[in-house]
Amino acid sequence: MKKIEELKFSSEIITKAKELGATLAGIANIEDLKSAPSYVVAPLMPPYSGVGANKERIDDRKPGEVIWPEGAKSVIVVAYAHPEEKPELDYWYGSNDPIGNRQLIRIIKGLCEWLMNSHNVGVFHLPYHVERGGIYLKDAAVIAGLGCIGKCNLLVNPEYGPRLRLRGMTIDIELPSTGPLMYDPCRFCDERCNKVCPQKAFDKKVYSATEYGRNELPGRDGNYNRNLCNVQMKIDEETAEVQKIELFDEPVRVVKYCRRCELACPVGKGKVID
Ligand code: B12
Ligand code: SF4
Ligand code: SF4
Repeated sequence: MKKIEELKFSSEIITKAKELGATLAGIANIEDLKSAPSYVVAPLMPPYSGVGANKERIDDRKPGEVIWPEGAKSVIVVAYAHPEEKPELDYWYGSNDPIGNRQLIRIIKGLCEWLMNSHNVGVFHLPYHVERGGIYLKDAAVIAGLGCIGKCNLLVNPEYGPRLRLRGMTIDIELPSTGPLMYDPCRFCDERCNKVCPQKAFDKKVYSATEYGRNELPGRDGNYNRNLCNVQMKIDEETAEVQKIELFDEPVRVVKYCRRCELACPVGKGKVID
């Protein structure tokens, strides 16, 4: 594809994703992603088996390792806004995916069908779990220009802050990355995201640049401790209540995972979303 056609096609993809309901969308070239921090650092970290890790691996990939689908050249990343006033988008109902995640799955499925049927593009819908063939979505979103990694260790977008959820798919067409952005709100902030954590997950440096060979570490400086964060996730599961919800015939256990760091961030706070 000629450069001009690549640019036109990228715009068409982003427009289509938004028509399907995405809040934001962008493209990350896989060659750019292979050297992105999580892809390099995660396989060197002690293995993690807490909440958000899937016990069933699809093959013999090493802990933290990403193996790209055959023929994949670029990733399409979509984001769906999760504003503070719609907390139910993030709730787990029993083993059912949160409503926000279901929206993301629907959008990616729509994009896959459109790209296959109208453009004859080879697609792969990436699962959520890295152990099941997924990828590190925050790094992909940064390379795609959707925002930066804030000191909250989340993707922070200038308009929506960190209150976004992500999903991705690959295509077998080489497209240029649509980012990154030159944006860093944390330079001017009092780090309230770190201070609000009930488990003090940001209080100590646990990873260092000398040990991992990179300056971009969890929490940016290596001070986000996923094991402490996971302690809170376990508490949230244990304290989940069984409730009667309109969506389901029978009462279900509603898990409301902690979002204090995310909700404390002033960026995008109060943005009204229809
Ligand atoms: C496993 C997992 C968890 C685990 C472990 C978290 C961890 N970070 O290790 C637990 C259960 C603890 C967890 C907690 C949460 N999670 Co979580 N989690 C995931 C999952 C499945 C994989 C993440 C992972 O393993 N990353 C690898 C580790 C090693 O990387 P890391 O800690 O993020 O650190 C890297 C980055 O900071 C990056 N980095 C630092 N600086 C820079 C600079 C640049 C330029 C770049 C490119 C990168 C970069 O480099 C670091 C590595 O060196 C992703 C989905 C996915 N497939 O990506 C969701 C995901 C990251 N989680 C998400 C969310 C929202 C949460 C929670 C708020 C809980 C909730 N209510 O959903 C908390 C927030 C914790 C926090 N402050 O980071 C969202 C983030 C959305 C966003 N706006 O960023 C994701 C993308 C899922 C989704 N549905 O969209 N999570
Ligand atoms: S609260 Fe402040 S330091 Fe934390 S992510 Fe948001 S802007 Fe950055
Ligand atoms: S999600 Fe909760 S426990 Fe985890 S880092 Fe953020 S504030 Fe701390």
